[in-house]
Amino acid sequence: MAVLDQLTSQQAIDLENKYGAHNYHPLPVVLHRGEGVYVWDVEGKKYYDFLSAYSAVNQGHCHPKIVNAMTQQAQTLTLTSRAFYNDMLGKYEKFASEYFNFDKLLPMNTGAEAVETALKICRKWAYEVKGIPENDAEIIVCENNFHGRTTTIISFSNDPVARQNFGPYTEGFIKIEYDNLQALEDALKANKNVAGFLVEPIQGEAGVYVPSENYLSKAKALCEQYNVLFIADEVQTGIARTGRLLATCGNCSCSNKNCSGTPEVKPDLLILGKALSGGAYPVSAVLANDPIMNVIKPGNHGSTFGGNPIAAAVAIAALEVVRDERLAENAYELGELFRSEMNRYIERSSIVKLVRGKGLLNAIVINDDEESDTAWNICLALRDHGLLAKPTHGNIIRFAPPLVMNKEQLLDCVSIITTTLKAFEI
Ligand code: IF1
Repeated sequence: MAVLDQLTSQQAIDLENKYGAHNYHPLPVVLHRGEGVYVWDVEGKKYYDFLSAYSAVNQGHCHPKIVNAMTQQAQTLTLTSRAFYNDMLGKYEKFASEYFNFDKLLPMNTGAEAVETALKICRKWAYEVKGIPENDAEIIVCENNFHGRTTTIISFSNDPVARQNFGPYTEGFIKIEYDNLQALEDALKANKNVAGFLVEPIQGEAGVYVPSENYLSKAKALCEQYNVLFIADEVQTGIARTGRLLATCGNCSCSNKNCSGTPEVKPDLLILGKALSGGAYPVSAVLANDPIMNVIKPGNHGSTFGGNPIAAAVAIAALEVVRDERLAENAYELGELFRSEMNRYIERSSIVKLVRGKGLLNAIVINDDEESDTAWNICLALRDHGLLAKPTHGNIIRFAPPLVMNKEQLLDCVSIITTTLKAFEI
């Protein structure tokens, strides 16, 4: 078959099965085109996207402003490497640093790379500023975390599927229970060589697990008390997803009026990815203030593609869209509406136990055990009704539509979801 022939869904699936490594188990739907909150499969069937590429496409599919920035830059200059300067990187670093209120930004490409970068900065800071003896630094992480797929990151995962038979594992991590301040304080007290605390403001892969009110601000206060860096992995929660520009919204420049009065947590190291590009291009970053970022010197860290001119142009456009289209406000308002509508359904439901989340990062918990295939079957039925979502565990379905959705579309989606669920009621 010629490369440009239009494939049927089955042909596309067969090709991936035969020629691709089997490192995923996708929902059987083959997408061809996207626009805003919608995607279309190769047969032309239209769906609401309720995953947004794991929150990378917050600005909606193929946002014209982002696509335009990308194509214009692609026709001008794509890649120089960091061996030379380019005229886009500095502009982007200034724009993003001011946008998130940090002194400096270190550009990378994927979320996992940015997490690795933050871990390296944290360790170097521990040895050179805090004064921990070389090779003794420890970083506290949380149980059921998800921070990516590198050998070091999976070393502190407790998901057997993600880590088994990939050892030997990287040392220097202490695992504590998530949302448990006492466990954090105990770990800080018991270990004098703690350099940092790495945490997701909401645990995504764990099933959209929202910690207690004030957990993050109190954890930050403990980190300050013990001179330990608070490292926020906002790869999934950042860029307006949870109804604020950041889930750890410490003096960021978010215009969301609903934000006032919420605890302000300013991370020492902020990790961003995914929607930093609106899903158009792999763009990630670590932000920090000078006393921390300045431990990085020429040769310590880098990447061929990190900070390339296309990434810079795309990220500026993607962040402008978030501000201009008030996506944090919209995610906040639609999130409240979504959870209240779902709760009305759940009152009379035996198949759905609860809905939880913040902004437009939500999940429903199905009344079945983790090994069941009910959530998968519900997702297949949702697909048939024109809405795409994916289970995170056997019994949890994540709902994360693009943030450019409007109220009418959201209510349409609620109706698709509740109609579909009704067929599964016992
Ligand atoms: C996969 C989940 C989402 C992340 C946080 C870093 C990264 C991620 C908090 C790494 C990536 C993705 C990757 C994707 C599945 C996924 C995911 F289901 F595992 F939890 F989004 F919800 N920090 N999350 O969530 O970023 O290197 O991938 O750019 O298939 O692994 P990356």
